[in-house]
Amino acid sequence: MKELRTQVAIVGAGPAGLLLGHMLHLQGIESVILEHRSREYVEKRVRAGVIEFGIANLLEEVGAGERLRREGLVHRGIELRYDHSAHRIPLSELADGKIYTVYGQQEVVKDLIALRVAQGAPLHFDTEVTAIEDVNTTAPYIDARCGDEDLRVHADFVAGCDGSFGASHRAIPSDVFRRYERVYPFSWLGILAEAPPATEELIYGRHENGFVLYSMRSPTISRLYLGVRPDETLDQWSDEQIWDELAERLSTDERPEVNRGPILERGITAMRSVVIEPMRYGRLFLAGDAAHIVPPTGAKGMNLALGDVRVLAEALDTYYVKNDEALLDAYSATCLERVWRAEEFSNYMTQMLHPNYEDEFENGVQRARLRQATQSREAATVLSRNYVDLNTM
Ligand code: RFL
Ligand code: PHB
Repeated sequence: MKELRTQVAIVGAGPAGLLLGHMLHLQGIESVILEHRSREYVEKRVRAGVIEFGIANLLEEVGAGERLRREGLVHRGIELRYDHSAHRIPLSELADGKIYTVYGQQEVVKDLIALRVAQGAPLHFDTEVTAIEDVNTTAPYIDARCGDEDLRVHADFVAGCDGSFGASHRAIPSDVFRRYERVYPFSWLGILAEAPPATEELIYGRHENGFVLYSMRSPTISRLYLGVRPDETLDQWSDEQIWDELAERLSTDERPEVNRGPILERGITAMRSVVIEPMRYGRLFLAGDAAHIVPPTGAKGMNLALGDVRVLAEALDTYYVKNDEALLDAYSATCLERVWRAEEFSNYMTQMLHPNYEDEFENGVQRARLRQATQSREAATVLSRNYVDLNTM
């Protein structure tokens, strides 16, 4: 067995693990990142696209925002569509001039991997962490497997950044561990298409057939989503049926509908809200999807993950520089306050925009919420602030 020793062992090279490794490097703290998948796989995984104001600033401050600033699309509003009419929410106007950026998660991941590789800092792909041990002592270690080789990494701390299917939370004993969950009765069918977006701003729509979202990645690439029933599968949808349904759900009396083009990627994602408490046990710290999941309607998943890392990197820095554990002790409570706010907002957006196929009372409430969000300046202001900058406010 090969053995390594580092200060912080990081499980997972998603946005959370990679940003943590990078911030620790800037602070002169050593880390080893272990990632189950290949580099090619994580760089190609299409997921989130909306980056909050403060999170984009954070990436820039740590030297990981250069391409984001150059290629990211700056947005100042969103459109809400319901009952066949369109309503713009002027987010920036209502949120102190703050903007948000549309830039694919896999681009953030590529940028952070390139920095790590250029630094020559340890990043092991194709390496699955199989056990995290002794987190309740000052000498935790993790076991991993890379091909035929076993690897053991000894560390001062372990950061569980292994996402919603990860296993690091299992190192928290059952009498301490709590998991709060809500499963929604719908999924998202998402496509990436080679087609210029027919809209400048993101459009979130509630149509009687279901939810719809029009987003983009560049002036030539569109990203769109349809709310579907949880038991639906991709093979039930032809490309043409997807485009027809998108056009129908986006149609209003006066606006263009969609620009069609070749579909480059398609996938179905179930919708869940999950919070794990506490986010710290002994020397194990959970960050990102390993600790919480939000339904994507509020565009919070990746932002929340990077928000956790900001808190954790500072807490580890304070520990190593001043030998002060106060921020590490506060980590879980500090993060959970923001996590529950993001859960609330994601749940609000989700419940407002996904019609319920059975419950007409719920549908009446949803329409009232949409009217309030688009007609009351106070309600639109709360929505705008949460959408544009929830994680660093
Ligand atoms: P990630 O990105 O899931 O990264 C975790 C990494 O850990 C690795 N891993 C392991 N490595 C070693 N050993 C093990 N035992 C391991 N187990 C797992 C995984 O291979 C992976 O590389 O978590 P992170 O860094 O916390 O980042 C969070 C974001 O990825 C996530 O919040 C968002 O992408 C959520 N999300 C979306 N958010 C949005 O705002 N908009 C979206 O459109 C959107 N689409 C999505 C999504 C999440 C999805 N899944 C499956 C979780 C679509 C999907 C399919
Ligand atoms: C995306 O562009 O993938 C996207 C945008 C907004 C969301 C979710 C996903 O709420």
